[in-house]
Amino acid sequence: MDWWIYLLTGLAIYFSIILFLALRFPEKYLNWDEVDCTKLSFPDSFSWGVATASHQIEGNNTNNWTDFEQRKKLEKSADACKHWVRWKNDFELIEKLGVDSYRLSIEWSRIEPKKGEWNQIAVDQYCEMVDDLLSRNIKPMITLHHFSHPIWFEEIGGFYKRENIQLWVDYCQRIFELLNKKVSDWCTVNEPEVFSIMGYHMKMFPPGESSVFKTVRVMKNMIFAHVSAYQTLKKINPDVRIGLAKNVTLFDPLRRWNMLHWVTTLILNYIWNGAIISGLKKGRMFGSKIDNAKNSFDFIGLNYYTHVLTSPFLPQTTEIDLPKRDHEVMTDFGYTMYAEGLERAVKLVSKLNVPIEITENGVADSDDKLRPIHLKRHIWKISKLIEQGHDIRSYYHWSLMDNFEWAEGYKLRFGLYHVDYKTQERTLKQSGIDYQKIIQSNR
Ligand code: GCO
Repeated sequence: MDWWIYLLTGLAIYFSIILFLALRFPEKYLNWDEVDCTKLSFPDSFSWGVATASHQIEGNNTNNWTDFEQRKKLEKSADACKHWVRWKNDFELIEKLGVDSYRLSIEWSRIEPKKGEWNQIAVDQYCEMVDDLLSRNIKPMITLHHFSHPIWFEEIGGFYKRENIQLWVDYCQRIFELLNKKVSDWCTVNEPEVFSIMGYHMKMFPPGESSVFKTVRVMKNMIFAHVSAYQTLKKINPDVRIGLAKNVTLFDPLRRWNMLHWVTTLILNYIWNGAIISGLKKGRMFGSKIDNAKNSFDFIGLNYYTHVLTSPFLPQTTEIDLPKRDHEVMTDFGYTMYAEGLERAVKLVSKLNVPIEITENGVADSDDKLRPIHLKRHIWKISKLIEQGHDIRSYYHWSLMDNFEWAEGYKLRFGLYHVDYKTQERTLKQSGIDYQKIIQSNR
């Protein structure tokens, strides 16, 4: 055969594969000028909420994060929003928004500052906080691990060592025994993939390591931890709902005709999303078995923010802007606003066949110009997805107020309330007013 026949055959195969991938994994965009985002329909039972996490708002913690902030000379979380002392005032702000529910996390390092030593004052305060929320008719959803844990736990290897996991389950059990009659929705771990990839591969979260082997191991251990907590807590009270929050970041090839970009996309998509979904659905992750992972969740929490245009040269840090399509709008975080992607994210977690709670969605936007649009588009998208038959039960906006955004510190503002960190004054933003109105007219 002539060389050109080989060449043509090769090209035909290459582009057939590309065409197959492009059709199988479309990257859709809507013409938002033609969409009426005010046309919404939500069932009466739909729950509107806001979300926070302990380390990001409480202030003056002593945990793996404060240690990391010091070691890596990052901006310090320090006082954060001083929520630990201003919580009553903050709960009033939540009530003013008119939400039905509030997702908060419990700071293990406050509850068990030294191994085996339980701090009753902190336990009592969390109990008081739950009672206060209930008295305001706000349903709490408690997250038991949202990236932070005691230093002593980190020092013995944290979630990297499987034998440590029982220590975390013991803490979960203690909290659960106190609150299971009052709190019906529980989230074991927040974003196992972010926790392991950022902490054990990208060096941006504690412990700040860079090892693919450790990343995979920690990710598996987080799912193992979730399953252990689920089984222990369900034995105490089978009537509560327990799930975990999965961050779904979508990956799309930067150049849709480039095979290398597709290969990177498919690999990243498996590591970030597919591995955990398959771990939960089939009980297998990265080739190994996770006992009892199937049926270990009553709902799946979805944290959705964006998609990433992927190539082998993807930045290994969140400090620089990611590539974007010309028509896309950049957020302060350096990734784009992509409400269309919520559909793919929901379809992905729908594979688990349990109700979906949108446990996080929001935008870093310091002047609150983008947030009102961001909010409307995402809420409209959720309404459409419910119309199409997806069992989405709630929406928790991230976040109630501006707070400490981990490695990025205070420069990124995600709140519906603006926080002046000098005076600790909170001011409702336009997006907060919009959210209030959306809730009022869709209840
Ligand atoms: C995460 C967390 C939140 C973040 C939020 C904004 O996704 O990292 O769950 O703690 O603050 O997602 O980035």
